[in-house]
Amino acid sequence: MLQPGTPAVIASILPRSNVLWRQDAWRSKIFAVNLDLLLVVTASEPAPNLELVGRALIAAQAEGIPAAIILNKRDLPYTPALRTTLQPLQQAGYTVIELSARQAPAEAMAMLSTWLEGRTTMLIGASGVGKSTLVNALAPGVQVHTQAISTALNAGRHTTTATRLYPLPGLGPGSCLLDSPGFQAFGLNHLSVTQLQHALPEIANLNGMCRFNNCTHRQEPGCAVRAAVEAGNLDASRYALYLRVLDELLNTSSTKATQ
Ligand SMILES: Nc1nc2c(ncn2[C@@H]2O[C@H](COP(=O)(O)OP(=O)(O)OP(=O)(O)O)[C@@H](O)[C@H]2O)c(=O)[nH]1
Ligand SMILES: [Mg+2]
Ligand SMILES: [Zn+2]
Repeated sequence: MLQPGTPAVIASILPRSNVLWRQDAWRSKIFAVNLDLLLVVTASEPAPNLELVGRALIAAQAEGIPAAIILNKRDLPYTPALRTTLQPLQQAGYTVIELSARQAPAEAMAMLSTWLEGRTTMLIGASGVGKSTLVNALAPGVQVHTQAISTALNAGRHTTTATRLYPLPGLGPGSCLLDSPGFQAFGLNHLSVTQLQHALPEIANLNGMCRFNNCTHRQEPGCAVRAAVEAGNLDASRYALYLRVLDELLNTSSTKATQ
């Protein structure tokens, strides 16, 4: 145990297997390192932010971190609409786990235990979707502060202010859960264009099928990705997300090049 006043010494630096981070034009932020699983939490209340969900999944895929989606607050009436909105992500290969952390915590534990066993898992998502409520359902004896969303703003209140790790001893050694503060924006400026193209599984599947090797899947003739969108085989909203992030990356690199 370190005594007060004793200088701390870094004895060794363990290797990082992955880093989950985001970067916008002004700053970059590391969410966590060495994750085995990312659970992106969403709910029909506050109004769901699918942009954040899609971007978080891209960040995880780019680092090789397995990810799944939690549709929390299943007890609320708009859940079927959100389920439909999440279908393109399911088609892309992501599992959507529907649960109710507040109304049915034991069932939430039963549904998630095989996902969590022996893993370091992080919960991320917008403020108010119920991440901390889920920690309370999964981690024994823990009482993380939670707070009702603001009905006037239809938004969470940013109750959790720092990322914290909670052991899950009931699920075997090495099982732990990280709760994190809700976020509003998720910049992906740290990615290269190639990384982005590999970070949406349904676009990565078409890799090598375009006429040009360096196709950016925008205007190029013979683009397999655009053809798939036009044929209805690739979801237009996912393609639109790809184009938005691509634009950000290209604008960032041209700004960098002219500086
Ligand atoms: N109806 C319903 N409400 C829920 C459920 N899970 C959480 N809530 C409520 O949603 C509100 C926000 O929950 P929190 O757990 O504080 O949300 P959070 O994602 O941790 O929010 P931040 O810490 O601000 O990022 C609280 O009033 C919870 O009781 C659920 O399954 N159903
Ligand atoms: Mg919280
Ligand atoms: Zn293409």
